[in-house]
Amino acid sequence: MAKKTVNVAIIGANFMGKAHSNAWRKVDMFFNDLPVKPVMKVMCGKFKEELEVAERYGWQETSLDWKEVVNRPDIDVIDICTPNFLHPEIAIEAAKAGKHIVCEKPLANTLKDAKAMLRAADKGGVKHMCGFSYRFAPAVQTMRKMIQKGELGDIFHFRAAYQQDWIVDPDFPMVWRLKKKHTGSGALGDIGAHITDLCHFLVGDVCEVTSAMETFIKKRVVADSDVGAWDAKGGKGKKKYDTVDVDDAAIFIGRIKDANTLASFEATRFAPGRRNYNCVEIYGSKGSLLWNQENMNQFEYFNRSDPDTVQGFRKVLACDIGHPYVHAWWPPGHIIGYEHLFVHEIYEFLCGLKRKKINYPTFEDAVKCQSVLEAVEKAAATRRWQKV
Ligand code: SOE
Repeated sequence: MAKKTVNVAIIGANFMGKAHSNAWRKVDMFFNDLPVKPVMKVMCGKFKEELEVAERYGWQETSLDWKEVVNRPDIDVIDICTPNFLHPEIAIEAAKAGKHIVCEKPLANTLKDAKAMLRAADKGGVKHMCGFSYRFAPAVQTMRKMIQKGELGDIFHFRAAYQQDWIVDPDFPMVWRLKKKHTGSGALGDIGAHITDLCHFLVGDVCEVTSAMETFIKKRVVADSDVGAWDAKGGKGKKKYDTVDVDDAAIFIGRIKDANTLASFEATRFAPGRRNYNCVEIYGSKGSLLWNQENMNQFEYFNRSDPDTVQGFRKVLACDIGHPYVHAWWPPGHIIGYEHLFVHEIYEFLCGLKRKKINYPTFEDAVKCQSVLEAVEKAAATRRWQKV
């Protein structure tokens, strides 16, 4: 019997538009137990030029009018891959139109907007997922199972550092991720959101924080083309400058609800040599776990009850039998990459359309994350601990 289909429209054609397009295209090919099959109907963009990729990415149509597409009766799912400031308007319109929603992180620029998105999605009775993709690394999923089974015992420390270096060059021009009105916050909301969510996913809820934030380069030349994080061009020889009004780096420490765990977080775009170094370390009474996205198929495990003569961090290749999602791809040891995490999250989202139990971060999880981000900004401004 032919599988039911869901018609998808994506809004946004740049980095996340590409990552999500790949996921919608590959999910049915690699996962043979999908309850519904996605149909890639429409890619929406801001300019005709950026939609030239749509056909190559697998989309049937293109549109410059996201609002018209969101209200089309033949569309079932809206996937929001735009700059952050557009997330609320699109998600609230989609919820009103009864469309299920996937939205990139961070959910919004402010906690107030994030809460409004959650309220609208719940009122619309639609499913909603926020794209905290690193949860879907097989290694991270296995680490969570180990922690939940008590294999690390009581958790003393959660330590995460998400370091990049794409704007260290003072000639890198002004892009939307460096303007508060477009992005909300800088490194904090972009990559700090990921490590905050990983803490929530792996260890527990951050309940109070203190922090320091810094903007190292305060003025940047206006860009010729702003395609977001990595590919903005121009600036050379231009004389027009604009002010960076968000953080280049945020460091914060926190306490975890109902636990004696200390959590430390570093989110920076000024760590030369760290391209996308998202690393997590968890230390407990029975052992420790280490993971780093730049070597994402592997995690390291230290078990205190190993015999003294063989104690040490063992390297586990999490693309072997028994680790989540790897069965869909290749035989043991044939590793996967960054883009597979998006296929995993889209797989879980599609499964969640038909199953009661959902296995992905919702807007509720995203609001929890946004509450921490807001408390971090307040703590940095007041130089005082803030409750989440
Ligand atoms: C830029 O920092 C960015 O594209 C993030 O926005 C993504 O969430 C991350 O996966 C890669 O880096």
